[in-house]
Amino acid sequence: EYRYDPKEIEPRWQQVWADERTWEVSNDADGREKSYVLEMLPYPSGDLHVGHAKNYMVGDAVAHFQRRTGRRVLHPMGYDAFGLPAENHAIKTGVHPRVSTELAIKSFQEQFRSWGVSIDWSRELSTCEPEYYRWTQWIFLQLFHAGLAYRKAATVNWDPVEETVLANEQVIDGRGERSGALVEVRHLEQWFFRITDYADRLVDDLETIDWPENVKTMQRNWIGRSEGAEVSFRCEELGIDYPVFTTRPDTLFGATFFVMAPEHPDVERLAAGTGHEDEVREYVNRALTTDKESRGDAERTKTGVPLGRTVTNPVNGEQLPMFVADYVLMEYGTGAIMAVPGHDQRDYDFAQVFGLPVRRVVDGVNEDGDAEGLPFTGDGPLVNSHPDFDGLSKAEALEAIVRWLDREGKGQASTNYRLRDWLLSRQRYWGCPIPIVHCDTCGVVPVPEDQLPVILPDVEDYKPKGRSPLAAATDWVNTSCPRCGADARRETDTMDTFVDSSWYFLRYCDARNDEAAWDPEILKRWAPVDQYIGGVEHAILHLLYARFFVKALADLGHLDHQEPFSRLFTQGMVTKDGAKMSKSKGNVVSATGMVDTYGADTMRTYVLFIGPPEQDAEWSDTSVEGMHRFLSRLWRLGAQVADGPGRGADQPDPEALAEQDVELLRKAHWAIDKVTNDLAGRFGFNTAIAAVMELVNDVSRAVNERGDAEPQALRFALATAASLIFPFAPHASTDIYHRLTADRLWEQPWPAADSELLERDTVEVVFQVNGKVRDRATVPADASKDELEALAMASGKVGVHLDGKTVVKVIVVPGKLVNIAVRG
Ligand code: ANZ
Ligand code: ZN
Repeated sequence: EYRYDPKEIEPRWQQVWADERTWEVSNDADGREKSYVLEMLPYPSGDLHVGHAKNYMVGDAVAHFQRRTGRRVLHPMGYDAFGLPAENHAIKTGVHPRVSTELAIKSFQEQFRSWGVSIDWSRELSTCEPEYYRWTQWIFLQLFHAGLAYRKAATVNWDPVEETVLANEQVIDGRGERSGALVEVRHLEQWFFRITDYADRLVDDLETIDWPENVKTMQRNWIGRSEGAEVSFRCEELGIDYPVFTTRPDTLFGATFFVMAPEHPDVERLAAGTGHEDEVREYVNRALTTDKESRGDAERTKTGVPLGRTVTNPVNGEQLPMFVADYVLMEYGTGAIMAVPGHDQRDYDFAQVFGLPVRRVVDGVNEDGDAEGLPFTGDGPLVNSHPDFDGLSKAEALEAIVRWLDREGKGQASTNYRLRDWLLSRQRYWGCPIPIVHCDTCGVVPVPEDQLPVILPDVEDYKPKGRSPLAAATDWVNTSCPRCGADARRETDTMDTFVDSSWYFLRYCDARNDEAAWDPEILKRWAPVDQYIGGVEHAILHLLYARFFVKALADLGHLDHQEPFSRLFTQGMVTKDGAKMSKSKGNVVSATGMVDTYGADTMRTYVLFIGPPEQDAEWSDTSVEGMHRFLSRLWRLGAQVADGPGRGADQPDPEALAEQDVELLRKAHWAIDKVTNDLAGRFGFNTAIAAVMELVNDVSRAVNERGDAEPQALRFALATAASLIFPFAPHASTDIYHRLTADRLWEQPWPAADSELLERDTVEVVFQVNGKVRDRATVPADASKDELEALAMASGKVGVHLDGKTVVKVIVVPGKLVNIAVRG
């Protein structure tokens, strides 16, 4: 009796892989094509569920297929080890984040090992280790020297009770989400990366990479490039020009008022002496604590107050009343707009509230609009503007008016981006220290490279108190200025963890280099990542920041590729009971639990079998059992046939085989062809696994229903099944292959389909005797009449009805039936 025992099989092979360091790869070229396969850097925390595991199952299947099809594969692993969860845990329990992080990493290592994931552990890294963050700091300094890292005051939401800065999302109706305290606006010095310098390239180069279209669209929308013009409106009373950004300079003649953002620095000055100053001040204060999200909400009733001033419309000299209103944001364009209520919904709504004129300058009707069909936001010929422009189409008018503005010195074409510079400083403890010293004489001084890393010191209290907890580490904070030697203070903010994960994929290429972040020559042998795998939740920030880092580092001469990830795959979620797995819903399937019950191979194969991997798929406990039965059957057949007659797993000569044995060979080659096509450049894991199941079914039938199957054909078919299922179930397949051949499956080249033996299309035909169905057979669709007749005659079930009878006639309908008429 053969019993499939993953608990014995899996650790045994894992030990071989660990002892022999099977998945380690050297940086030296060896003639093979390189393939860099990478799953997104995990944040180490507790137990992974099967949904998390999917990411690594996808990556491992790709890595194995690439290796066995002849590539030199880099498949490393590391940990995104800085970050808030460990710090919040420390605030609650007093356990140092380093201690809890190390524990979580140990648990991750154990889990990856128990899944048999083929990782090059010699390159393992953790972003919280000085050996790593030394180079994060080095990169910061490169960007700093290039003017791509800078410090400036930024308005932040300050919660006076929690004594901390809140993200916009944490401010509800002007109050702190948790404290309920009225949030104050504070200006704090913050560190930024100048990612906006790269906005155009970040948009344009999306064309050069093989990423899912939806991810590219999200990046484009996030960067939000918008083409238009900057037009100057003059306030004659103050003698100041106020530029606006507009995407519709063709509607300039339809401007009837002018609006400034509450944060606009000139608001107070404009209102001064107009009698409106009090209501303006009150309005501005209220607006500052309203969250940006709801300010931008199109549904919200428009609010605002008049400034008591006017500006001149440069195209017709009209005086437009000025307002301050919170639907205009300071962060976009110039923080001021010309309002065209006839052709912009928000301006229209505002005009309705304040009884301002609405003027049509583009012909066309908005079906949902007012009696005039306004606001009309569509395309149409210009009207009511100027004889030079009336009648022009939108595109023509845009061009003509911008040309006119340019000539008159009142405006010019301009491109705007929604993208803001990346605010990277955090007033938190558990992050990479920013390698900067503040000196009263020299100002902001970078720490010299030979003094890196700036080590993160230990502190007693992790709670942020309006400043980083690091500020309390006075021994560390107090230092001397690297430039003049005077007493100075270290920067106490730490870096956003997205900085750590924006370059780790470069470090893997030369992970043990302690003289540089990487050797550019070595980097060249691996970069860029050929296949990146991760969740679509990282479609914007991580993937955008990493692209920015690579472009900036390329410009600074540290590497010479432009895009970090040539190809991206975003896997779908594993759901249970119709919902995303989460502790709060109690529907989590623990990966460790799965490995304990069924073994890693069952979990891995099942996770990739439940549907196309890019889609969400529902976990089913019953189907997992089905997968386990399939692997059991494959392993038992393998063990049984290996112990039976025959040797190795070479394919027998089909010429010397009976038709049914040839059919088995054909099935094996069909499976090779199918699985290869499903895996080469695609992610057809589920259909690939299904093909192997079909092959194993046929083998099983041949073993159990026929006593005379040719042993060598069985051996070949089973070795093929093992070989093809290996990227998913590496342990069981390796074990079977080893029993059959004494060879190591991972060292074997991927099998090649023999086109001569590729299974022909088959059909089922029935065999009748005197019109009664006595047997059925699956035959090649193009089987000849003679072949079919011979098959029918050879059938035992037909034979018993022919005994002692005389065959009078045989009718063959190819592809359908054989009817044998008998007498006697
Ligand atoms: C006049 C106009 C007429 C506009 C019209 C639109 C339609 P996108 O496409 O997103 O770039 N705008 C400019 N700066 C703004 C700010 N700081 N806060 C709020 N709105 C602002 O949007 C550009 C348009 O948004 C600009 O073009 C401007 O309104 C408004 F029929 O100018 B438009
Ligand atoms: Zn100094």
